[in-house]
Amino acid sequence: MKTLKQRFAEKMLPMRDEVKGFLQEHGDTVIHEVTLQQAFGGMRGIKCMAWEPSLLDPLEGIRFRGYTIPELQQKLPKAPGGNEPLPEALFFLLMTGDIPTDEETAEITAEWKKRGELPDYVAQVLDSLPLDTHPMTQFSIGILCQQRDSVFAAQYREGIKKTDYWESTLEDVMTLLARLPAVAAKVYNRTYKNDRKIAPDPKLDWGANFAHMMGYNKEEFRELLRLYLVIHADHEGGNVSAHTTRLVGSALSDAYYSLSGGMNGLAGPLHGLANQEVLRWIMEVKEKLGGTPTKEDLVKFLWDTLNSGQVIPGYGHAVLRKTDPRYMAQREFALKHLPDDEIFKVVSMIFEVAPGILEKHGKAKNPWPNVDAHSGCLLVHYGMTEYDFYTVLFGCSRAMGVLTSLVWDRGLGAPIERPKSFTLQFAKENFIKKG
Ligand code: NMX
Ligand code: MLT
Repeated sequence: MKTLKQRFAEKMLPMRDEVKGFLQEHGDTVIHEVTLQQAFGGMRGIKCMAWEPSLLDPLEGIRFRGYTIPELQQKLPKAPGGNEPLPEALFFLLMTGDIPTDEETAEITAEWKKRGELPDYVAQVLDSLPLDTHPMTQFSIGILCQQRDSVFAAQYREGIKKTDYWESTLEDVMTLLARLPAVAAKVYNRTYKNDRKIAPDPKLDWGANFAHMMGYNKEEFRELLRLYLVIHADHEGGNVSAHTTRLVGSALSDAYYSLSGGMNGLAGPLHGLANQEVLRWIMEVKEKLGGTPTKEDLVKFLWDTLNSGQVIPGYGHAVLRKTDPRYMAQREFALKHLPDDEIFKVVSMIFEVAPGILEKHGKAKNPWPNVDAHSGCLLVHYGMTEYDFYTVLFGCSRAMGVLTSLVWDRGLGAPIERPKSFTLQFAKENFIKKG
């Protein structure tokens, strides 16, 4: 059997030549005109970035290497007796574009097990942080402090060829991904569980072992975490965590610097932190309205939120214009495993009323729920009530997509990113037709 590295090289090396030839022939082709509104308005919709692992359609949602989430649930290898895809298998797919065999998936599981131990110095760095440090801050520091282990940075100092950068980057990426569950579990256990130590279980796959190290051993929770780690992994290249990871990496900062940067972006409430905000908001609904709200109460609460100038967390999207299929995958999971859960009922009621209210409110271009509107309710059901931690789980998953892209960028020889900026005065003088 060929290794992941060999399979990756087989795909990437011909593509390196293909991209070169493609740009020699078509490099001057205009693919987008940019308006001032876009330049001042978050660069929304400008097609200006190539990204291989996934592609987002506004109406259909995400496809990972061409596969929808239900297709992944059907085609990717699973744990024995399980129904949800293994995240390791998704990583292989993102890297190579091919659905892995059970054997190829097992190779990644084994490799990550081998590399997955938390170094003592990382535990010490985390232990030096005040306990009220946000879990995302701890997570990002836990990643960044491992930069001293970067093989890419060490080899770069020694002077390797540009065409070989991807090999040491892949080394870093494998080590970093392998260790992420241990970093996240350390953050969880020290912040909420009196710093209990749970040794990894070598019999378990990546996701199940992650659940185990956080103290969750029900098979249903393992399945949830596997699904969670798959669906959050990538959302094409323009989202904040992906774009930041790429931008930092484009300066030839190594995988540790790049991912830590991406995670700092994921920690924003308009991006990944929305998953904790959704739960905080639902708990506020339950507290203020006492238990399960009526539809009328909920409608009033939604309007109160909007009228006070806040956003409805978990709703809206910069690209999507329909319900996020990642929301639907989680809803299907809830319908199967926890149909009578009280918070799931509130989440479902919000799904019934919020889109209509947001449409009447008239601001959000997309009134439908995104991935973050659902995840917290599933986690709470299995006892993970510490919602400030939720974005760390998102980060462990997102790392697979953005680090895949980093290895591809190194393979294809991507240059440093450097768009041109301008001032308002410059725009007035240069872009506006006179007379
Ligand atoms: N509730 C209230 N207002 C909203 C919402 C919402 N859920 N979504 C958008 N708007 C407002 C937005 O604030 C903006 O108002 P203003 O003109 O006063 O600045 C207006 O509608 C137009 O925004 P859009 O163009 O529809 O959205 P944009 O592309 O700028 O932002 C989000 C996308 C996702 C940041 C935005 O929809 C939002 O803030 N949603 C709530 C937070 C959230 O769920 N984030 C998670 C996204 C997924 N993720 O994991 O990253
Ligand atoms: C994501 O998963 O990154 C979010 O849905 C945000 C986005 O795609 O812009």
